[in-house]
Amino acid sequence: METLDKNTYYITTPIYYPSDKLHIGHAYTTTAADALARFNRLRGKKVFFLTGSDEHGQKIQRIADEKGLSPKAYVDQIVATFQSLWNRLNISYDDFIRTTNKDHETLVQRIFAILYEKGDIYKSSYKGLYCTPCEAFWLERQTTDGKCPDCGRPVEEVEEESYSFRLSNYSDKLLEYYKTHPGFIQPEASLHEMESFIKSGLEDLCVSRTAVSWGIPVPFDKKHSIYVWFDAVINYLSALGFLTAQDNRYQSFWPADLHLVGKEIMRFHTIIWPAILMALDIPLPKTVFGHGWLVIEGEKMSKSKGNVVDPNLLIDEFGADAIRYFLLRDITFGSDGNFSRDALIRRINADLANDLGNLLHRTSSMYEKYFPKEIPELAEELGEEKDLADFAAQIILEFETAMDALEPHIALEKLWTLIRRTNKYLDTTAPWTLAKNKDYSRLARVLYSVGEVLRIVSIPLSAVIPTSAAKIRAQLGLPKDCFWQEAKIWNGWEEDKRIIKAEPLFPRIEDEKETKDDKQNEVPKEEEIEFADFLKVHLKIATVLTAERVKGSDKLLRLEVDLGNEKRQIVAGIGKAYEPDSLIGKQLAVVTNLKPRKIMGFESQAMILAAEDAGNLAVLNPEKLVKAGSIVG
Ligand code: ME8
Repeated sequence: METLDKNTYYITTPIYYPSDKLHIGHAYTTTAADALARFNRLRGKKVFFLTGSDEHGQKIQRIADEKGLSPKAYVDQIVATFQSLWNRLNISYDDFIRTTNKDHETLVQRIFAILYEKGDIYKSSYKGLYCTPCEAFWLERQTTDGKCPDCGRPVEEVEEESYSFRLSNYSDKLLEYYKTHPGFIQPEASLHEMESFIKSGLEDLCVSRTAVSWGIPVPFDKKHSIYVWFDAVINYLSALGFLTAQDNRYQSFWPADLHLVGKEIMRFHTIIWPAILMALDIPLPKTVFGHGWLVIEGEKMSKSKGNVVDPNLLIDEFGADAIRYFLLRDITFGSDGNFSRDALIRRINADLANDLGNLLHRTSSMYEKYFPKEIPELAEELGEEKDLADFAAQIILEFETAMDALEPHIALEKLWTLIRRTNKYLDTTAPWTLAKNKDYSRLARVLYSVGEVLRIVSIPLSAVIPTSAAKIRAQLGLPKDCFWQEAKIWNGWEEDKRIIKAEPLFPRIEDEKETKDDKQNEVPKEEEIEFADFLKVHLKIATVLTAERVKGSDKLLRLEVDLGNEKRQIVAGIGKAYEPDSLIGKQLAVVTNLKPRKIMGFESQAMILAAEDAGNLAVLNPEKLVKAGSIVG
């Protein structure tokens, strides 16, 4: 049954096992779901974003036993860590469901009883294999060397009286449903995998255990507890008040728009769960998306390898927004991805500190410098602004399309082309020259246009890096809350507003490990040489941190530059060719081992390389961004 678009959006994450603290893999799914939830709220949709914890089953029972705690006491402790992580990561869930909630337990029992009455569940016995970490039943033929085909860990033999669900009856119906509902299973590769799983033969599913006491009792046969996966998938309905007097959430939000899960649990979400829904005769979720598996520096995460990444530590070090951005930008959604510290630092430095942070910082500095009091009337727009406006409009459309296609990595890639283009716009319109020529109304137009792009960009960013987007908006004098339509307007920022200067949005990260390596490779004391010894010159790339004129000289600029593992002051005679502001954030080739020289009272600790063409100076900078301190040679 199809439903009309009700302008609602129901998105879920898996409910995670509180068998241990969560790691970066869980944070990945939940961050993606959060960005989609926030994006749909921006578009005026009524969103219900659900996450939670899957608390029953053999795995939890065993761990609690090992710890000498009751399962409930154990999961209570761990679930508190889930909620604290989600708060730190700015996860805007609307409800957190725990499968030990009374309402959930009641619904699971009711559904079990309904399916028993209908004949979809029947009493039998089970003899086969079981993987406790995955809480999954397997047949002999599905395992290799007694190992679980999903996680590769050993399976156990199980022989119990049990209740079974007639899953085998649903093979054809499921295959037919997949065919008539393209997009139900995404990505495409997952669809093919599910089809061949069904075609290899579906057996009825064991849905109760007698050997496991930590579970919801079968209502009419209390020595059985309900199989944890049957219990777990029903969370998507119990959170909506399904089959209760307060089912208005169910009425508004079912069927779910998107169940977002990791690829390893697609089988439960696209075969077992839909078959249960078909047996209940209620509509199926619109899409189940199985994203890829995160590995750490190329290796599978595991406790025994000791490479489990704790998102809390990453948040402590880099902040929630940087982690959120990295996960959504760096990993192709739907494919497996690699989490590496180096890649994270590269993204923070290049995309967040350099492209976005610098655009905001440069422009706010220029507002402060050129218009400390009043902002003059803005000059008419020229072609450059019209082009920028068209480009921004195009990017906003592309961002929307990519998010709807569940491609956040592409959405962000597009958005950054706008940010980079705006940096270029600043370079080519050269506000410093406009200031020099006292063309203040044109200058005001240029700065305003950058502010306008930042206003637009802050709207999609509020879905991805909400804290930073709110900071950008505060600097622009805008409220934290925003709406998607506002991203489609040009010149929506008020003309008398300015960008207020603030702390850098994302400070550059100097990676300690790299710095240490660099130090080891460094000659302890640089050899000081005369100019004649030019061939011994040490050349490096420096990033300009600050630039100002030396008082009393129209030629000299005093720069502070970053050389990777140190900062230096440079006094350079490039003041006629460059306005100081135009150099901030730029990378320059410098000589680092000339004897320091005092120039007009300032020590110059390096020399900028510049080409001179009949008095016209041009500094040398690398053709693409490199790490500050990179050796030129
Ligand atoms: O399976 N890379 O819970 P779970 C990417 N309780 N995502 C990962 C990941 C990794 N390395 N590791 C975990 C369960 N995840 C059941 C779900 S739903 C009704 C019941 C994410 O704690 C990914 O979303 O084992 C995966 O599907 C989920 O965590 C598994 O979490």
